[in-house]
Amino acid sequence: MNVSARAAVRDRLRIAIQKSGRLGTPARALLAACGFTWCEEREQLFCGGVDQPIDLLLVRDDDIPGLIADGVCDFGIVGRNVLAEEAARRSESNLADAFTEFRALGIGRCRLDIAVPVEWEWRDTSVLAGLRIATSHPCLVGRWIREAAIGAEVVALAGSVEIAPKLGQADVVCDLVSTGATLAANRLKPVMTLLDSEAVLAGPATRLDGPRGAIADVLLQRLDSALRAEDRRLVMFEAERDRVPALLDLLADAETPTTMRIDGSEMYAMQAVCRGAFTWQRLDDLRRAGARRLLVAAVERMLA
Ligand code: PRT
Ligand code: ZN
Repeated sequence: MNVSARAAVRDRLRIAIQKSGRLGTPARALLAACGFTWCEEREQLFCGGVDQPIDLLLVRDDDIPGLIADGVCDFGIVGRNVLAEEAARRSESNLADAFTEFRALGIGRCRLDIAVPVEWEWRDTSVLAGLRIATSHPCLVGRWIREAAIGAEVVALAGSVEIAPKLGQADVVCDLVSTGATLAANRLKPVMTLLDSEAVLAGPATRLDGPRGAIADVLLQRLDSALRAEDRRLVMFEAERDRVPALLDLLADAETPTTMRIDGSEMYAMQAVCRGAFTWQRLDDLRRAGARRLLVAAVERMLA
């Protein structure tokens, strides 16, 4: 039985995540926030779902796009940069699109940046003509060089990209940057961004049908709920009637603020779901505007 035939008869969903590395822990936390649980044992690469038909594959991130393309797993949590690199590689080899980005997950944020020695004067990409660019994303960078007619050469490296100019392997680099500390430590400076990346839920290019399609719908629904709840706070307080308009002004960014008269009282109960951290400054502003008995709570789940 070939790979796609095997995938076709599977009735449980498989999600691949990084076994270790930067995205392993946040990916597990996100799936746990969706209410999914697995029996995970040390050195085990396949973990059966406990009370839902969703199993987990623990792999290297670079393998995730290929596992989806081959139908070995249905979804994967992987950096957009890894997905884009594999998509560029497939297009170079005239292979059809085999996976797609379903959701951006807001974790593992970084940029794929061109970086040059700090003492260089950067004007524009013409500076790169005839130079060697060291990168762990050779297909992506190669395609950019061709499309933008940069006239540079790609030096493909698996790791330690930032040290390449010092070692004489390349003139400049194109690497992932989050804080910029590694570039600075190697006397390099970022000059332009090729890709803004973060971890994404990647899945098949064509819709799953049958039982796995239905499980995939549940996964996406719960993921949306978890992502929506993640940076939301529920703010509740009481106020006198004449204070309500000013308080609503202070909650202009909130989702569906609600105001209700408290039975047998002249006071009104107000509540709103706000995005991001709810700072002490914001609480003080509400108090000064007449909010009393303030309560801020983390939101665990949100269903539309
Ligand atoms: O073992 P496996 O193959 O699974 O993992 P890996 O070593 O290939 O990848 P890993 O775990 O390092 O990264 C996984 C994903 O995290 C990447 O594909 C990115 O999508 C994302 N990510 C986010 C990063 C960074 N930030 C990051 N800063 N991946 C790598 N880096 C490296 C970068 O290459 C450079 O060496 O960190 C260094 C720069 O960091 P700063 O903070 O000094 O700028
Ligand atoms: Zn990797």
